Amino acid sequence: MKAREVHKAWLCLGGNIGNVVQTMAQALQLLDERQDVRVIAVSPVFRTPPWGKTDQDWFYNACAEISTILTPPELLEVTQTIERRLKRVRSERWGPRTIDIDMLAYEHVYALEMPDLILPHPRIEQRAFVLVPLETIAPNIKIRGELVSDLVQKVDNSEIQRMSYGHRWWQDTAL
Ligand code: PH2
Ligand code: MG
Ligand code: MG
Repeated sequence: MKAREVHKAWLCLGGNIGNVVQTMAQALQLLDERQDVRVIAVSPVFRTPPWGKTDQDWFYNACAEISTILTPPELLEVTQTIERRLKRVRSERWGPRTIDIDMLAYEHVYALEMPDLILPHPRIEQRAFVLVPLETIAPNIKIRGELVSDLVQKVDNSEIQRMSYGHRWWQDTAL
């Protein structure tokens, strides 16, 4: 049998209900505890205005780079299991949530369309709340041919606030 290969992948985490920073930290710890996923880099936490559905609380968002031997659908299953474990209740599209973990991109996967997974994530280019944190850990990856560091210039990030948690915030148990 062919050995599984290690790939990098990029995730965006976010939420606007409860202690979101702590919930995002728990999600990243649960990922990193697995044998088949390693968390390589995590962005600072950002406070971001709600996008898409604007009559709800501001979000906290962060992005992470991981390395994994899981395939994209397997990784999706893992992130959804973690969302459920952290009491995510799915209600309205783009509505309030305790935790959302979105797969943004997966190394060498330039265009994947499955019923429940599109890679790269189809709305990255429109979302400052994704691009601002992503640029801090992966300015040089390309999304549909364009560098993250260029894409971030094209969105309005004027309202986004960087929080001052230390760079190991996700491993801090006292959030
Ligand atoms: N997630 C959404 C919809 N809108 N807005 C912000 N600022 N941050 C999010 O994570 C977010 C959103 C759907 O997943
Ligand atoms: Mg989302
Ligand atoms: Mg999601």
